Amino acid sequence: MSQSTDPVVLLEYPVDGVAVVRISRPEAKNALNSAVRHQLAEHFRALARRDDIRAIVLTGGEQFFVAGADIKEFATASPIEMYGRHTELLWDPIARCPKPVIAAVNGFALGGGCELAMHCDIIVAGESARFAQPEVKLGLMPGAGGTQRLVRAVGKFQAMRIALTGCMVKAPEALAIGMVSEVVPDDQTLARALALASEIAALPPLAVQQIKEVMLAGADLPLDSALTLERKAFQLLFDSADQKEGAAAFFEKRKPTYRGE
Ligand code: CO8
Repeated sequence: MSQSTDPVVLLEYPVDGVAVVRISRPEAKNALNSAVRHQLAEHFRALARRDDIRAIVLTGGEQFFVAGADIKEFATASPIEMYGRHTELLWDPIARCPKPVIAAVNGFALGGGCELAMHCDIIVAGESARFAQPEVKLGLMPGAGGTQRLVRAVGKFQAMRIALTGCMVKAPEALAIGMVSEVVPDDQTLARALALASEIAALPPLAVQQIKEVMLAGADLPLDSALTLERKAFQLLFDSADQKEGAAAFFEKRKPTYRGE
């Protein structure tokens, strides 16, 4: 199943139209060192360009997702060294991936790991999953969206509590406050994420991508502008063959065949 022998980020294609990006650096609890980040960015850049891939699952190990940024790599760094790393260029291919990305999270998703999960569009968490932004305990703060994506996901009062205390948020609580999409038994996390990815991969990709793009871009716009953006994207889809196919299949009472055109 694996297409790569790479030790830290593996690509698998278990179902038609779906790619699984798996972080595998167990000796450091999947901490995001520079090698992992570069490989993640490269895989997401490549998958974004592939017409045959319609949804992506991002996962870690069975016991842990990602224990954060690699503390060894920044413990003694200077501000200019941190600036020069331009890590935003490595997060961008994930944040801007046009295809839906589903995180399958078991165990710890801490610091940069929690932020990585929040880059995704849907988060399926195993019952054992634990989320936290513990940077404050290291004299730091979240640096890859943890203050911004978290507040947008769960609102001010939960986000402040989580980021200011660095507390662990267990899966059921994460579900209750809207930090994850679903909680499932640990041994079903990847299977459930794959089922969702496969369901989405069978849908017309242009519509799927427009929904994602408009939802993310619109969330940071004034409502009027966001609604205009939505309307324009909605109108644009009337130029797609898949829209005509969807309507025809409905009237002909048959299964539609979507080609992404
Ligand atoms: N970085 C580097 N190494 C790590 C990390 C990490 N984040 N987490 C674990 N490891 C290593 C340990 O050092 C240890 O290595 P060794 O065997 O050589 O001593 C190995 O993984 C196993 O770890 P533990 O023995 O600690 O395993 P436990 O099961 O006892 O505990 C924990 C697991 C709870 C995950 C624990 O390791 C832990 O608390 N890790 C640190 C969690 C943390 O603070 N994460 C936040 C990091 S800061 C961050 O993410 C900032 C993000 C900013 C965005 C990025 C911008 C650049």
